Amino acid sequence: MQTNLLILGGTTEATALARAVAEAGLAGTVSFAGRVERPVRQPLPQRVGGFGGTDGLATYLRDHKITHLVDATHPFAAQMSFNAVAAATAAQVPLVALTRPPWRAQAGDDWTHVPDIGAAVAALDRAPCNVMLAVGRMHLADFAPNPQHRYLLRLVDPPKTALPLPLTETVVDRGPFSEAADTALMQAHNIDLIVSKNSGGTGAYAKLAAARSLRLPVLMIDRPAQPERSELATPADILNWVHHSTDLGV
Ligand code: 3Y8
Ligand code: NAP
Repeated sequence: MQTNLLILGGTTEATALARAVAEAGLAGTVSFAGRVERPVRQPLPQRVGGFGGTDGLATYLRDHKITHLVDATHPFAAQMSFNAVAAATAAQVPLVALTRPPWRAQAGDDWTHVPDIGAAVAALDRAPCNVMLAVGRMHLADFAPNPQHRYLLRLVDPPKTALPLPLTETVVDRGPFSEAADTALMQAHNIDLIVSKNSGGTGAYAKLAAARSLRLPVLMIDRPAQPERSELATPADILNWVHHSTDLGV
């Protein structure tokens, strides 16, 4: 059957993979959830919106004659990844994940690891300070129990609804970010503490390098559990996987 990839996207690596797939002359589609107004332009056709759970994705795989499913979603998009494994099994479509390793603290870093967003919120139960909350928009309400802090928020789109925190400054910007700009941003807002997801990759790392240079502590939120699946590290590995499984007539 004609190779036809579905790439679950939304990361720097997914965009790089889409470019490699297009350059290899393979057919594919990049999928976004529709979280932001203007997803970055992709070098392949793209679709936006949920599939309607595992069954919806399995139906999509069959209806669109998808031959290979690549989960290149963000490490915190765990629900999508669980659905992808279940749907690929149901539709008997080979699946692989394109993943990036978590960041590791290096000399000069002052990181406190917490297991999830709830634990980060609990760790903010402390005297008022200036917090850079660089975790996006979707979980801002979780931080409402600590209104005493001044929060610097970084969002992809301007907030459409009232923010769930009383003392906020909002920066509307999307990564990838730079260490120099993030250092200047933290100095301008007298940041005392940074809250970050352990996303890995390059697009969100700048704030950690800036924190190191300014000797600021970081509350590092560890990744949620992911389902069992094969994982590869680069677009080239993915293309080899596609060619290999096509050779085997998988
Ligand atoms: C919609 C699609 C590319 C992809 C770029 C990467 C890097 C820049 C850094 C900070 C951290 C954060 C956030 C972040 C980064 C990349 C990557 C990454 C973090 C886009 C994109 C979509 C999203 C969704 C968005 C979330 C939010 C998270 C902002 C595209 C730009 C905080 C994660 O407003 C919202 O609803 C935003 C929602 C999910 C997390 C959250 O909980 O709010 N990403 N980000 C995807 C979809 O619709 O399917 O436009 O490209 C993609 C990127 N965001 O090709 O260059 O690869 O990680 N994204 C985090 O890592 O902490 C910002 O501010 O320092
Ligand atoms: P999630 O919680 O794991 O998924 C929730 C639901 O959103 C899924 O069940 C699915 O809906 C839909 N969905 C998620 N990713 C999708 C995709 N690529 N294409 C189509 N539908 C998708 O996901 P999330 O954490 O909200 O992340 C959403 C998107 O933002 C993903 O593309 C992810 O790569 C990107 N992103 C997320 C983060 C983050 O911090 N979470 C950071 C950077 C980028 P149905 O059940 O209806 O199919």
